[in-house]
Amino acid sequence: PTFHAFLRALPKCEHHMHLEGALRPHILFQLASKNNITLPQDDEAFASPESLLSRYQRFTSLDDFLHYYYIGMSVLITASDFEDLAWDYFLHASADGVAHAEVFFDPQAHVVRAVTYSTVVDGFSRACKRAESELGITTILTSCFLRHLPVQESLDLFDDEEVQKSYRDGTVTGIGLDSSEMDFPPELFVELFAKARKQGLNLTAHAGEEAPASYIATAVSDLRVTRIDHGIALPSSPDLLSQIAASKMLLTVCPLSNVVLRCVDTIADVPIRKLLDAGVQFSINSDDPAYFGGHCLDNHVAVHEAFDLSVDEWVGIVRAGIEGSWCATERKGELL
Ligand code: ES4
Ligand code: ZN
Repeated sequence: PTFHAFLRALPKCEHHMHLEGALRPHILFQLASKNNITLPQDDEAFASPESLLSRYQRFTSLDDFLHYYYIGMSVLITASDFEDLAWDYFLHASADGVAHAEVFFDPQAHVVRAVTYSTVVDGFSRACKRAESELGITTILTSCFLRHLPVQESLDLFDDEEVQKSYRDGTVTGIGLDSSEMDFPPELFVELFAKARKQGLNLTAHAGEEAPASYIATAVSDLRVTRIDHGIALPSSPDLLSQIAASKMLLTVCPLSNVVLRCVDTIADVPIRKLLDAGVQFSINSDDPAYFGGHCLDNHVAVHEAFDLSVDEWVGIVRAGIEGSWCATERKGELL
């Protein structure tokens, strides 16, 4: 119990949280009703919020989860829907003792169903401003591109005037790469990341979640990311492990996600000890809290229960998260 309070009080930075992944089943059903969205009738999981939640406990893979994730977000229509969703997350983050939140969203998943990019970003950025003023949480918005879609669609969206405006005015300050990993290696997106890099955007990519360490290698070498999301395959490649450790690059590890999506059997199989021993910098994150059964603090508690880390080890992990954040140097100073 005292360790729980200790973990809550640490000035945690969350770097890997998909805002659409914060959509809880009962809100999903309320929004479907409000917005006249018909949920799939041939899938009994959508009979009720309770049956949907219980289906989330039986995911078989990343793609099995993503099927529900993309249907779920189809109920989000208005800027207020996006704002309310993000605000619900920020309240949880605040209760968990999250001091700084770098959050992802998936613009392509909304634009394809005729919800404009500006609608999404207006809603999310309103919630970010509220989190800063009412909760004292600093925030950063990162637009993720969907690797299962044709590369040209990412390039076209990136060049879109509304999108470019959000980068120019600093509402969105980075890009990421997510969705189905296997057979969609990072190097497919080299042109997108080169353009983003030229514009001074922060770069990250999901890599080594379900796919092997070679995906981490090419995210670094070809996309020139400064961060790796998940990266749990890293210890399978000792050379890459020491290279990433030496680079001080941050891995954003999501333990509950890895178990629920069956990337590992148990939390004890997430390579926390191997990363610590190798000197790799990493943070602990919730990924899609409404789908994986826990928020940021729950993930910290689960790691503590499996690894029994020392106070010094926890302080080191949280410090790595602060140092690896994309916030202003001044804000890092406040958190350290
Ligand atoms: C995701 Cl866990 C995970 N992996 C890849 N893409 C994603 N999008 C949302 N959650
Ligand atoms: Zn993720």
